[in-house]
Amino acid sequence: MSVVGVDFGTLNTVIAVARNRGVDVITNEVSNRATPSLVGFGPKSRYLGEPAKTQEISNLKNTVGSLKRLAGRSLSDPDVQIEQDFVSAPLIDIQGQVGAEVTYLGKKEKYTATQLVSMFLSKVKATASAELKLPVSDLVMSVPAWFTDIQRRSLMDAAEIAGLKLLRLMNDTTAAALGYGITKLDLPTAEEKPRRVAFVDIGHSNYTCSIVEFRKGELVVKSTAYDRHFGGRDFDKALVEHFAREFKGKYKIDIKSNPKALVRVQAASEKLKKILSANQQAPINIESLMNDIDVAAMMTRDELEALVDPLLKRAHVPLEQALAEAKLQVEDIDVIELVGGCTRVPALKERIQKFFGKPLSFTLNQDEAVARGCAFSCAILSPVFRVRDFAIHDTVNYPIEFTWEKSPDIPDEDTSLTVFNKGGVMPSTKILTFYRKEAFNLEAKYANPELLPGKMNPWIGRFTVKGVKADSKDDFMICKLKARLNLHGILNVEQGYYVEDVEVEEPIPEEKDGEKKDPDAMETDAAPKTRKVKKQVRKGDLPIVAGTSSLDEASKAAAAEAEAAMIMEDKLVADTEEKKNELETYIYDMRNKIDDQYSEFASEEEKTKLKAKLESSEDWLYDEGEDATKAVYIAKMDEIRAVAGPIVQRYFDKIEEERAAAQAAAEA
Ligand code: ATP
Ligand code: K
Ligand code: MG
Repeated sequence: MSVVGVDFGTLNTVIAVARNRGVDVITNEVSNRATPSLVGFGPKSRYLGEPAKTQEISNLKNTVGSLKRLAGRSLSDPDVQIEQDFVSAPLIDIQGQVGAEVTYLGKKEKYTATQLVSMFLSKVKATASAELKLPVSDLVMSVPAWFTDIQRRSLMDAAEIAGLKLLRLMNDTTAAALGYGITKLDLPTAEEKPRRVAFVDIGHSNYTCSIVEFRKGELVVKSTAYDRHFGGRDFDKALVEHFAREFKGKYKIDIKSNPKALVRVQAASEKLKKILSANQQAPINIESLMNDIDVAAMMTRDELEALVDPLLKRAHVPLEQALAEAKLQVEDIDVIELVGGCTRVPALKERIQKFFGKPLSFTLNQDEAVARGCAFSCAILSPVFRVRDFAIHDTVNYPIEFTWEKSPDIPDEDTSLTVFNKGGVMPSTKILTFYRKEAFNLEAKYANPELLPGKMNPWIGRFTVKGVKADSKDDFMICKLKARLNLHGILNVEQGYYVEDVEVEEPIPEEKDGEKKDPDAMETDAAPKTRKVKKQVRKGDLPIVAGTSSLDEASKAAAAEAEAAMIMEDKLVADTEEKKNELETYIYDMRNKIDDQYSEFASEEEKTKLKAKLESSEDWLYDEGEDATKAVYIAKMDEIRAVAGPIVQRYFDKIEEERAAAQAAAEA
């Protein structure tokens, strides 16, 4: 069984696997350690990951990025409008969920964000499986800590559609923290003061800071604060805006009117930004950007910093907030660990260091720490892998409230309760008690909608508790409900049951002068003293019907079937391409060899015949054979082989003869 950790980034996805010797980041089909988080659609197949990136500029309308930021969102959300700026395919509404409209296999198709994520995860699965040479199912994947219930459920559904079993959705910074803690052998003991580490992750689109306390075998996330719109892409955007203005003045071209030009400037800006992290100034040059005009410009690091000044001015906010929520001072923080590509920006490092007044630490691999942490988590959760346990206590970011209808029999009953408070431990279970005589409903929602991203609906789920009835004396049933904020940060009412108050006699634990009485000492004059206590005894289960934002089983099964069909289609296209390439290579190879090493093994007549066959096959390949089926390419290859076969056979017979002769000579 596989043990896989995935950092599903806005820009890049990193995959780590646990093997006997530890955790390694794996490479994809073009040997990169990170795969572009992109899906594209073409006339014959999909492009997932690297090929989507390669095709991007020529296939903008059919390429979708920002996948994870779209999952579980709706088109009308102002946050999604921001996202459209970074996604080249048109975003649309599909029954309340955002999706994209693309042209695939020559037809207009609409896919929800959940489906688009599942397509990308299929690719992740294939990449991991190719490397491990094992079927892949179990994985742990990271999400931004600020993701809500509906976003998390969308990712869970996407994984299931892709045939993956998500053992845990783990917050990005918590994953980094696990990777940090599990490899440290010098953590304080339970009695000692904990080591306090601030993890700062600034990626392509968002910025997170978690304050984490470590002791041997355990981490506790004290607080997590974030800026949901702060990352490398905002730097790129500021540069693009700048060059759009500059090129308009200097070259009289409007790159905003030309999507291809815009994307090329974006790519060049990202590159420029990276160079400016290590250099004081750098050039940008793009040939034939539009209207046959080559553009060139220079930029200094100071100029870049001036362009992103509004961002830099708020760079301390998540740090300040994380500290305040952890009720700690900067002096209390022992180590500051930076992860995420954008923490390479000198102006950000400077500000973070100034805020904490301490040197920064880079013991984690900035690009791979989150994926590695996820793989460790998967190893801990996997039954087949033995790894030192490490307890992870994450934190609740959004308080969750339950509401219900007032019972007609209890006039002064409250009708709502905040069950999970901000700063509480996650995962955790809370037992709710209701006194009822009939079935009832409760709803869960986020208590403070203003904390949520964009304009998200605070609703989480509706739960109907069945099987409730009054007892023979027309008394209430005491109903107990297990509300759980689970390992994924998803809320469920997992279980319902009812109890009865019963009076039981139990011995009074006797103590004399704080000392326990010798249990073997005989009491001769009296029976052991007992007392009556009320206890609640579980009497039976109460079925619960849950309505949440998760996909229902039928829709999930249909999506999984569609995904499997698309995987087959992609595979067929890839196999066909491979057969075509084989045929092409074979033709060239034969043509070279027939006048060279095969020459003496063929008669002139055979040579003429083979050459004619090769020529007609090549003509066919570049004409009607340009777009044939796999079976036809195989058949063409067999036709040539029928002619070439005897010649090649004579050549190999000769080689074998020589080898046998040489061997016999050596043995003689
Ligand atoms: P997110 O965490 O926001 O979902 P992500 O995980 O895909 O996104 P990362 O891979 O952590 O993001 O970081 C990518 C960002 O870091 C990109 O914007 C990239 O340009 C930027 N980046 C990478 N190297 C450098 C560098 N040397 N200097 C400046 N920025 C860099
Ligand atoms: K990443
Ligand atoms: Mg990231």
